[in-house]
Amino acid sequence: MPRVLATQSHVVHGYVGNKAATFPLQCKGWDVDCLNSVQFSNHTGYGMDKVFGTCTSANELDLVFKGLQDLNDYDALLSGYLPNREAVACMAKNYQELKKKRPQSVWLLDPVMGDDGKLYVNEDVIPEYVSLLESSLIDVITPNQFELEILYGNKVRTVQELKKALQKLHEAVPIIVVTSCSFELFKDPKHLYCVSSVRGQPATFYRVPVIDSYFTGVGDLFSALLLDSTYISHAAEKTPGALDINQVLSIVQKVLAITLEHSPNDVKAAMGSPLTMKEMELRIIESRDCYTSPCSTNDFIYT
Ligand code: PXL
Repeated sequence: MPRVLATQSHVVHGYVGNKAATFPLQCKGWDVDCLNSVQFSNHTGYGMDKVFGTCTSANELDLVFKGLQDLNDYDALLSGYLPNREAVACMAKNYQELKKKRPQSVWLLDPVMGDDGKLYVNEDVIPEYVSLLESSLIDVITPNQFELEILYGNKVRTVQELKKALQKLHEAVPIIVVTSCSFELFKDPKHLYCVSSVRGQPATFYRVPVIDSYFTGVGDLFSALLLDSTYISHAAEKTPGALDINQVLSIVQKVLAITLEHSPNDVKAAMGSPLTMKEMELRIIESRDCYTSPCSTNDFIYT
């Protein structure tokens, strides 16, 4: 059974971070070791005055990592939401050590910083992520367009500029999946556009119908499933192809459809509204069949 170390959020109620990643990965046959970067009552979309709990200090993270360094038999490393610079630096230091000891492990980093022009972590995480990328030890990153622009250091206004940004980041990272592009790029509000790029190969674009509500944890679910797909490809000495990523997107889309089916009629989640946020928590458990049986795939590949 492959084993992954996943360092990201824990929420007691609901499904983001490790709560969104663990069960799908377990269904796919992974042993999931969770290191929780925060323990919150619920995710922050409920409203900042409705979130209670604590961030794990860098000291506490480091102590746990100390124990894990000796146990190290990880086939994969995953990281997501880390609340501040110290936590990112601690994950960076420890994951680099783990990866150097087991270079065959697959490292997927989701540089969680913000979306749509807004940062939702401290600004000082930026230089930590930038210097971590330069280590060239990371196999896959999954930024959204805003995060890609931060890592690239420039705005991306056209598909041409997007390709340039990918090329630049490929100097350090072999696989990049931009999980969502801004609406200005494709001027098509009915679809969400995603881009995958493997160093030395042309980028592939995906066009996914927008489900008009506000879901949280979708990126965390996506990264977990992409990690599984990358690991399987890696074992066959390949990188994930367009069909593999299309399959991951199909599963995520199915989970969103199941989530919507379970919500009361006409509820559309809104940021800062706890009741609607609660209705739109991802139905990770109800979607269990999607992870194990091959999900009927939609063709999202956009040419
Ligand atoms: O990646 C989503 C996420 C993770 N962790 C926490 C969050 C969110 C989104 O709101 O609040 C704590």
